[in-house]
Amino acid sequence: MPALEIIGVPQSNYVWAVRMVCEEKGVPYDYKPERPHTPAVDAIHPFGKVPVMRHGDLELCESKAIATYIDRVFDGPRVIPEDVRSAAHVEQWVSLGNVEFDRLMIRQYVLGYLFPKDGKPDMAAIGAAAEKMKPQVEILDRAVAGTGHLVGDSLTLADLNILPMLYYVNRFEEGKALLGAAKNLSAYMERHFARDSFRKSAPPPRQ
Ligand SMILES: N[C@@H](CCC(=O)N[C@@H](CS)C(=O)NCC(=O)O)C(=O)O
Repeated sequence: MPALEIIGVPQSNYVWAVRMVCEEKGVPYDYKPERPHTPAVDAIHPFGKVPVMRHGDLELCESKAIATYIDRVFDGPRVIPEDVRSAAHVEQWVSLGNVEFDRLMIRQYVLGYLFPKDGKPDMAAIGAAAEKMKPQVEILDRAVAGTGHLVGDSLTLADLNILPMLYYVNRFEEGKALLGAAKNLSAYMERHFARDSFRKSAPPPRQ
């Protein structure tokens, strides 16, 4: 089998999720920490985003497609269950993650701190994003209350996709307060942040 290449900076929550899939399944991979919009990324992703993947003559972009391919092709525990209903629920939560949670939690809230447009964070915009996160946190808190997972009673791509997002939200004051008040979600984070897969693929500490 040819080497699997995962390409994209480690700080990306989506790169992190794909690397966790590899770690959970015990799939070896060559890691290339390329930034978005570099030639190696642009050659595969039409909008220059990370992660992208290469496996032999197959090139892929989009974390969900990459994770699904790795799950199907390589041995190791399935992160997308075989059972059709469970797989549909995983799909649902990945979609909610990418379309709802990532857009607010990462693009508006976290990046508002990390990449402020005018040199310093716009605290009004960050406060507004934090306010909008309240119902999202409640939704996730309820979703993990039963089994400590988003789907069924084992770890799936639904969890792997959302955990890096929660990690970043938890690094900033308003996010930490919101997540800390959500008891089920706090326990979920504590448990899964301790996973080997999470720690091995975590980005290096910020300078
Ligand atoms: N839907 C894509 C989203 C990927 C994405 O937004 N990646 C970010 C880093 S976390 C990126 O490359 N941003 C650069 C840009 O938007 O131009 C996926 O699931 O892979």
